[in-house]
Amino acid sequence: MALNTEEEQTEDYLFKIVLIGDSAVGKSNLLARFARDEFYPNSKSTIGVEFQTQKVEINGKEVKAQIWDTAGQERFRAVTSAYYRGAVGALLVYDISRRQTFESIGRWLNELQTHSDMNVVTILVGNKSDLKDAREVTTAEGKALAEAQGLFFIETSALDSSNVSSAFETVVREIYNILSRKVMQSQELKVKDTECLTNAKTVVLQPEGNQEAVEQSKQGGCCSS
Ligand SMILES: Nc1nc2c(ncn2[C@@H]2O[C@H](COP(=O)(O)OP(=O)(O)O)[C@@H](O)[C@H]2O)c(=O)[nH]1
Ligand SMILES: [Mg+2]
Repeated sequence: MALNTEEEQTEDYLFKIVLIGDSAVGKSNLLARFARDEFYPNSKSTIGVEFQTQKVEINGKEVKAQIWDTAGQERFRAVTSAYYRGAVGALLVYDISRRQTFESIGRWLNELQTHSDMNVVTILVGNKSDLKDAREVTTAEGKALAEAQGLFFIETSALDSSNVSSAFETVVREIYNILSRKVMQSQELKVKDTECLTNAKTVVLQPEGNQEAVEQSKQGGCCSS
């Protein structure tokens, strides 16, 4: 038992998370703020790193988020499938001060669904919430779109740091929860399998003339569920 607990603690999770959204919405700065607590007022694609690994603590466990940033290729609509491959999480970013970037969200969602090989935990991120006077997309509009598409939603500012960690952590926590549930389900299945074996023995012990009842108990049992 003690060995098990130790194993659990040293278990390593690495989640690939991609940043997507139109050019200049602040993807690179969200990552710079989250991973290094830095901000670049006049950033161009030059600060783009391929990915950055960041530790996140979930329920006292350390999880590693491998966060991928584009090198500006979204400007040419040329984000390749390699970028999406293996991703389990996504931050879909728009700029609350440029409606056009909000209108692109549908296209990005399509792209994500086309290129990713599984259900990706996605959060819609309205960035640049500090630009209050220049706002072109209301919070309610962002929320409504997220609800309609089944996404998480948050507004952030890479400039003043608000909600940046929350945005990444929400995604990591949800992936972790899904994974935990899957692990628990597979453990339950193992328990069920054992019960099935026990039941099978009971079935063999049924009197011969009662074959129908035997079949029913097989079908109603855990093996078929
Ligand atoms: N006011 C404000 N500007 C931001 C914010 N995030 C990024 N920017 C600026 O927006 C521009 C584009 O940011 P960048 O991170 O390169 O966008 P990317 O093309 O999506 O990676 C840069 O000039 C940033 O300084 C923010 O939260 N607030
Ligand atoms: Mg960038």
